Amino acid sequence: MFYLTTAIDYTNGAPHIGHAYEKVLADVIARYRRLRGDDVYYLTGVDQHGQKVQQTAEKDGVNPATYVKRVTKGFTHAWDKLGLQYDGWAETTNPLHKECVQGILQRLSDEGLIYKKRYTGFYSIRQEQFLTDKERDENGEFGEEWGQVEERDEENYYFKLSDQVAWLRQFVETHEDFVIPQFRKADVLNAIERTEGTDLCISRPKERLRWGIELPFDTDFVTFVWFDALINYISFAGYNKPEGSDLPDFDKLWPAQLHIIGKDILVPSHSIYWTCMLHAIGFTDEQIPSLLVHGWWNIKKKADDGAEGSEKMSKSLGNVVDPVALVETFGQDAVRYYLVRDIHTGRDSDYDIERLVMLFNTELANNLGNLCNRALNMTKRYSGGVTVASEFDDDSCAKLRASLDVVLEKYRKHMDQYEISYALEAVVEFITGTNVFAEQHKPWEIAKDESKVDELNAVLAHMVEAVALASVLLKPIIPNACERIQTQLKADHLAELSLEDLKWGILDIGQEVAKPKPVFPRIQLEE
Ligand code: ME8
Repeated sequence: MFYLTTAIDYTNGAPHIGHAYEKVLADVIARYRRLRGDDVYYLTGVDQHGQKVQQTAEKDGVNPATYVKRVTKGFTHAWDKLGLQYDGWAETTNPLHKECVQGILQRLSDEGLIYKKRYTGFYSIRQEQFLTDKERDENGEFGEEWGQVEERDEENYYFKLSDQVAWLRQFVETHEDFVIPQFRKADVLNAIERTEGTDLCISRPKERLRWGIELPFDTDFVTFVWFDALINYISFAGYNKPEGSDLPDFDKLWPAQLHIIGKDILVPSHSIYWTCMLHAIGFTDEQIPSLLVHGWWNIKKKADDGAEGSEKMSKSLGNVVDPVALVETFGQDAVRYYLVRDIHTGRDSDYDIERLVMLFNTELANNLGNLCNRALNMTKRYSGGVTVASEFDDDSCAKLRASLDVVLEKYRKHMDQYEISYALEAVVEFITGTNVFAEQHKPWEIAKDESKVDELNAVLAHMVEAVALASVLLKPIIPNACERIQTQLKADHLAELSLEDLKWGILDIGQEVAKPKPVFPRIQLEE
């Protein structure tokens, strides 16, 4: 069982390609794990509570419930356009989720892990959290990342995070795979230092915020949005589900293998709050999921002095790119391919439409599209639309077949480590190698020479086989295009293969193919 989740997005605006990237990355991993033969459960969804959402709804002149319903539709529409195949959908206004959150709060309170106290200090609306002096920069100010900061004096409920910190430090230090990639671990250990001695404020007074889940033991308060949102990973997996609900069977799913999140929500929310919450609820070290932390899509920016730089794409900065418009302009395959090809998992990348077009045209249209087109066209033209048995073999054929083993090894290694861009590099090399092989043999010329019919048949069969193999390897990334290729290959059985089945010869000799239609029509940037 491979259970994976993404962050759930705030419903205070439409999704942008930063959100889309995370969901596509998770979809690619989910589809890859299915290809490996795993039983996969992919959960994603939306974070519908909190002050940011309440404020945006007010500005829009509607109540928060109406507002989140509308915005949520925008998310599911975008995810359909991107071809996401998720198994579970989390909406934090769902009554089953609310019941689960309240059950956990009640239990922690009964166990003495929640207490009430008065606090006077500063609060960041953007991050929805109280700030301490540790958050001040070298000038004693709260930096830009906190957005608007307000002074507050109020009573609230606190979760005894400080009780968990010693365990957390030890857990992080001893669990190599807890944070992927490894270089992020230092951020977590630093954040643990900063957290020491502080507890987590888990409530907001209703006089200030009404849009949230009521505390079960004090209805003058709602639950802090992060405490509510993080629980989605277990509530929608069936944790403490009421009898008769159609949520999944929790014991079958948990622990999740991966929580996929952006680097801005590694600390403190996921690595500290969530991990400590799980521990306090009673999960053991072995039942704590790993965090796969991705980087940001940034937007290039010229400073006033002309210096080139970049800034995060974000709703609050108003510099976002709409994934739906992108799919409508360039197609699902181009967008999915770009989002996982042009960023190395864990690192940042600058969004650049010219790179999207360039990668599509060179790696898909000119490379795979061209190979598919000529392999099928020539098979149609020179051998009646079927591959034909041949005695011909030489070094170049043997080399092409052997290159598959190298590609498979690299592909598997990188995909297992969630390094999609490197896995794609290996597949692209294989396709390029097959095109070079075709150029060497020039089937369009040897077809004129009857004495070379054996060579022609061997070359065409190798080319068709390489197209079939590439279509299986690329399917997690560009499922639509690969389905179209497999339809043209008239090889339905390819959809049933698992990674283990991949070896040279997934098509039988005698495979009939259809007349090709371009799978990747070149994009003209002017359009
Ligand atoms: O943080 N590039 O929601 P959110 C890449 N509701 N990823 C980006 C990005 C960018 N430019 N901008 C945002 C929240 N993301 C909470 C999560 S989980 C229990 C609650 C990623 O809508 C971001 O890193 O601000 C996060 O993983 C996700 O989009 C949702 O961000």
